[in-house]
Amino acid sequence: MKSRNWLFGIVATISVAAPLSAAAQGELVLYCTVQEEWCRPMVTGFEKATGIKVLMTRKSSGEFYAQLKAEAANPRGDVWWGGTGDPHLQAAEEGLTQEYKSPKLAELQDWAVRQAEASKYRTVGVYAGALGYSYNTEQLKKKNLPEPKCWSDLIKPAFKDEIQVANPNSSGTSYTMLATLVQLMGEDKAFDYLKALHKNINQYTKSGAAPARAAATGESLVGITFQHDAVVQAIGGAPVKIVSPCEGTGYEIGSMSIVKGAKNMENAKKWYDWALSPEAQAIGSGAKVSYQVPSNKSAPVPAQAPKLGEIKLINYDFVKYGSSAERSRLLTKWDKEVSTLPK
Ligand code: S7P
Repeated sequence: MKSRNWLFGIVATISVAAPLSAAAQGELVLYCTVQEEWCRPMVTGFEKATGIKVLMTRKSSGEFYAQLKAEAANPRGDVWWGGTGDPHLQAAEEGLTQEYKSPKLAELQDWAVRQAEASKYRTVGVYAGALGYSYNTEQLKKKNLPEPKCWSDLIKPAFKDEIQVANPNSSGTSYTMLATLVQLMGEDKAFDYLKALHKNINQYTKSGAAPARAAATGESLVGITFQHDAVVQAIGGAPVKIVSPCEGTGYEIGSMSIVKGAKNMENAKKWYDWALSPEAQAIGSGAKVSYQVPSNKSAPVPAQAPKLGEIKLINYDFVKYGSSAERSRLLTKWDKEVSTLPK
């Protein structure tokens, strides 16, 4: 008996004293949808905290939704972290993601918990941010154009080829714009608007945040993105002004889901709980790469984050616009009626 206790003592001492080696803790395959500059410090933070080795890939929201669907029979990813909530909700409805009730749920803002409830706990909110656009103030002056303030300004002929936005099929940001306009204007008027906007678009990018960078460098006069993506550019010194459209605007609940059938399920849950902690949610703003509003009530809200309470936000219907039928229908309609139009 004595010798067994002695043995347990040794084992306990080794496991406490030994560093958390990746080999011992295993791996996690992370699908990351925020900007690469934020994905990287998150990976480092988690590896340091747990000793689990993270294999990370970055893609846009619509791309990872499609990948989860394609890989459903043989899942390769463990956790899908970040990206707009609509495709996470669609993945949940289609059974591509795993139910999980994190002990951290009690620490979250109501909007983050509602996202979990709406998906039967197959996704959860990790941050929130409002849609808008930014323009290059130097270019605007040079081109002698009036300051845009509303959605309606962006379809004026003066802005021909001056606007960049992502393709809503690949980008959650751009799908948020599509769903926002439908909710603001009604579907017929929103599609008339999108057809008029098409004439002024210089490029549909794959990634949602790319137009903010294009507006910052002057490659495009205007970039439609989440406002926090334009804040990153403004803080970096770019001559951009951020606009909350006068008619009102939509917002995202950036989300996180565990992949159904994840090979590293226990590690996926560890990431999930960790990513909902105040420490993990402070990493992006600490590294000056993210200015969303975090979902953990105790996480610091970055001072530069657009103030959601001061923005005219629509009552975005996440359940409807994150449903499989509605998201697929609107994207097919945009493909048929907008993207194929001549300029
Ligand atoms: O940069 C952060 C962010 O805007 O990126 C996510 C976005 O969905 C990823 O880009 P796509 O539009 O290309 O899918 C947002 O959730 C997040 O706030």
